[in-house]
Amino acid sequence: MKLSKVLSTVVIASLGLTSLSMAEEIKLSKAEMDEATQVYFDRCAGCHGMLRKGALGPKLIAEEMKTRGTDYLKTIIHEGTTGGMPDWGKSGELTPAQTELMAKYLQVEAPMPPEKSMSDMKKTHKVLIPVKDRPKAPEAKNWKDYFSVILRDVGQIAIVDGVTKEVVSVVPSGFATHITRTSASGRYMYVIGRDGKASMIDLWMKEPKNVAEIRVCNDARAIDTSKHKDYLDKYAVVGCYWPPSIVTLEAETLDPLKIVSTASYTYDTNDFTREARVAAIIASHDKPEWIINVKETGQVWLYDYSNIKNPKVTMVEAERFLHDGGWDLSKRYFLTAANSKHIISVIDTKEGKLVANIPSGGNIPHPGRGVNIDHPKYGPLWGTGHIGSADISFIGTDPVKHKDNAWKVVKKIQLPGEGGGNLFIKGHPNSKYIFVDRPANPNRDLQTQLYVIDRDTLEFVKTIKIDPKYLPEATDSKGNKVASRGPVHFEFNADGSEVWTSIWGNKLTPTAILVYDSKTLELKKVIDDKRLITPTGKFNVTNTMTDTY
Ligand code: DHE
Repeated sequence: MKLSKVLSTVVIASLGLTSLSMAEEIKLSKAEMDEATQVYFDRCAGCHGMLRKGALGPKLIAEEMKTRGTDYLKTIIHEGTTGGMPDWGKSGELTPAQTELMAKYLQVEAPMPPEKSMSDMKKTHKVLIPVKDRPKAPEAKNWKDYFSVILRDVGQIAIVDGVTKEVVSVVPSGFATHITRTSASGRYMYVIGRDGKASMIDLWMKEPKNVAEIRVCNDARAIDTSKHKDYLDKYAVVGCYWPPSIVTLEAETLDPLKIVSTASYTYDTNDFTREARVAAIIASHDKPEWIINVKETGQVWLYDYSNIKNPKVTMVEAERFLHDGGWDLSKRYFLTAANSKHIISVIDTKEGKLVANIPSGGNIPHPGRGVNIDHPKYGPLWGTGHIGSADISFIGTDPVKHKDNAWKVVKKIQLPGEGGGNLFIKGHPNSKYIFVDRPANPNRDLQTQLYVIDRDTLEFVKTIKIDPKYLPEATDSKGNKVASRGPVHFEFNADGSEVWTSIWGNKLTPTAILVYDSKTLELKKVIDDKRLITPTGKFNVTNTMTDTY
């Protein structure tokens, strides 16, 4: 479709001139509906919502989509947008036929996804290795410097020794695994798949394996554990996108204990939201409490798990739509992105209240867990990048000794080149540098570089180009060339002397983990094991236990 036609369609649609009677009559067969529903779940639901009511991405209501028409929607799905929508067609992730199918699917009503209850969960629960048969002491020397690496598209986790850089084991996980988090002791690595399958790996084993698994929901992104000293390694918690809920589990066996629905009312307009999804979860170290983002209602729930069957929940009104976030340096304040409003909400977990809603200084903040700095001039700072703009913002987080800087952007810098596309930023107390990726920028050069910021001057100091030999191209079954995306996500080793990033490839070819010296910024090691297919997130045991970022 020509650009002029797309533009005229946009203009007509925005003027409200396209009547439904002019729209195509879309009919999909059962097989087409099934395929499209699966593709939508895999690629679209995370940003646009299962019910298509919008969140990180705009709402995609069928009536409105009909006014846009198939050609227009096809172009957007194929090309992506500079606002962060991936180029699903152009990148080869969707075939031309699937691109067309999805353009049509958006014009028919969204099917209601299935519910799930405790009895469904229990059918999927397996204790693979009983507690009594697990090691009594760690069998490997370096286990506290192990990294769990998500192999996203093959549904596996690689455990990599942070000292030897050897892949110690590769274990199965849920579909398109999203994140991993450790138990408070670090012994267990908890894994959550996008399909709601939770599993746990025992890192004390010579060859770490899954010891328990359960599918708690149909769609999930978050998992964490009890980190208060009286509840060490006692509970795990999963945050579900669908059915929107919080599921608590026994930490040693993943036995399900309790389901709490988050379907509720938006904090500001009090509109009912069936799809009130659980986004980030973070564990308090000081209280028996999880801090839980309920995306669509704009509430942060402070979930007291000391009485696991009768939890107490404090609902803090924050902003919409809540996504990811992390601790400040003192681990008292939780800073989290309300991305559609370009706001960072700050929650004081000691007082159980909102401290501030701070304009993030850019378009669509996406901190991951953010970065913490003890700055010589500004005092403690927490930083975030943005998906929709090149801004990196640093916010003061000490209201006592650095009152004038607290809860505002005290410094903002810009990454070189146009547009955002940053997903993750990471630091370590022992590293002079902060690292920033940009895999969602549509410009290939910008997408395939790393960006380095000096922790003291807070200035951007260096771009590290990834050697094209680490960005392999593959050929799919139809003979199309499929490029690797750029580097994504960072994690430091336990002492902060190295920073690791993964090359986000595709299913057809392995891609490497690149290890940089965090002082000299030299490429120190390439971990290029052939089992590393689509490595994305990496989580070092010590840094994840202690929430160091
Ligand atoms: Fe993530 C964190 C949700 C896309 C890799 N991602 C998170 C968190 C949420 C979330 C709620 C915070 C978890 C926590 O801290 O408890 N992510 C979503 C989405 O809804 C979204 C936008 C679309 C989707 O359908 O999933 C999405 N995320 C992605 C990706 O495309 C990434 C790059 C690769 C992938 O897995 O699909 C990706 N997300 C990650 C990673 C983290 C994460 C690696 C953990 C960062 C950290 O350092 O803690």
